[in-house]
Amino acid sequence: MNLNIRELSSESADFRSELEGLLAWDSVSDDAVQKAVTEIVEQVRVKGDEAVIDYTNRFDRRQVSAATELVISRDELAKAKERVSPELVASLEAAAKRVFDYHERQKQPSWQYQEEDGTVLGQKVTPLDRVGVYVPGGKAAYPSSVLMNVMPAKVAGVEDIVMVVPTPDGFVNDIVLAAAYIAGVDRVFTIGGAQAVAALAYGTETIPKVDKIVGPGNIYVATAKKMVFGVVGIDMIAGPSEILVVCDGKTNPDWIAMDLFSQAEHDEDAQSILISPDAAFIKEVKASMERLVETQSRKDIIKVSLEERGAFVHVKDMDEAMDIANIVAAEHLELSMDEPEKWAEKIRHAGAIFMGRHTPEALGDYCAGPNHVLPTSGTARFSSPLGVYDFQKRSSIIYCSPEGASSLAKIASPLARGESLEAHAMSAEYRLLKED
Ligand code: HSO
Ligand code: ZN
Repeated sequence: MNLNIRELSSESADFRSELEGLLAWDSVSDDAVQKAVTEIVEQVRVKGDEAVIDYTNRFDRRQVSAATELVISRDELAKAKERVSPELVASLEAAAKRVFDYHERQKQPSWQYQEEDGTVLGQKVTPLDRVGVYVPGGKAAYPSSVLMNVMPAKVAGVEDIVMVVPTPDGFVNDIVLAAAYIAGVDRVFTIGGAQAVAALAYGTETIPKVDKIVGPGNIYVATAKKMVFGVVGIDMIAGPSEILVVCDGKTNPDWIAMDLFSQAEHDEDAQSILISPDAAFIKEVKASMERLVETQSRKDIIKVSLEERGAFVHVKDMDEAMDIANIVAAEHLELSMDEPEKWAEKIRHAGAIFMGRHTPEALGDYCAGPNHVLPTSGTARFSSPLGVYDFQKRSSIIYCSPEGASSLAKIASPLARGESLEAHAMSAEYRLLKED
């Protein structure tokens, strides 16, 4: 199959604007979506279960009459696991363990220190009480994403983890439920869309109000999450998946082709880019892609993704490749080259860095250990992979000794008076010790 993939060269005068055009992604939801979501969120907030049941019946084509029908207990999750093949269960368990172990290392302890006059200052780290994990239904229902969203919350010490997953036409995905069981989800509700987000944010008679909602979803889910932000915490709003492969030209071109496909197959909007200083190698990869795409069950999606948003970028050398990688700030960056550790030092912006020829992104997606929920659309410039820290919060600790209070009062009092806040000043001054 001929693939019509954009080719860019850093030599070209318009390179920077071409690159910008390539990376541009508009995620703004339109007015119709905003309007629909506003209505749904409001209805669920006011009417609770009744609205949730109503929307679920309408949008998921179900005939639910009582909210209890929307609940899946842990016992039922265990039964779903029994229905999944032992081989797949073993892989889910092995992946869950590796992801758990990796995230264990992200745990940050509370800390404090004492000053000479006895004052103690510190930071207390506390897990969130309850978290809601959104899992999409239909074509984007990934059991691996269940593990990736739940494990860090578990490691953080979140006591109650609830999950929502739509079951259009009543179809239940046993692998997703098995993953939920293995990850340690406490309860599942078979609801989705903006109504599920609203139910988690405000609580209903049946669905508990959570403190934070995480997990990917379609434009309705993303819009609802943005809308309830502030009532609850939310994770980042994920854009389409991206991979940027930088290759020195010495990796098997078939491997690179498949690594690029592995993102492209997620959906038509996904972005796969190859950067190399070796023009002949870029041609070889293209030939591999044209040959291999035919063999792919998701070839139609792959083709649209590559032709709409994919690119080959020819650069003059590896230094320039690293500069461009920093501009792209890709969700996934593969450094398929000799001495990847040396080049990785130059990388400042990437969600995850896959080092060397034997580290395809797919291994990170499932089981290497690090989280696969990563900043997309260039947001790696300022944000990080989903982690334990997203399920913990910090409280400051201040414990003044009498001597400490007295010396702080001398600093605070003029500041308070400078702000014309007399009660602040007096509150501090009451703590002055006579001898000071
Ligand atoms: N690559 C996706 C995660 C995923 N891959 C799930 C396979 N299953 C995140 O960008
Ligand atoms: Zn993937």
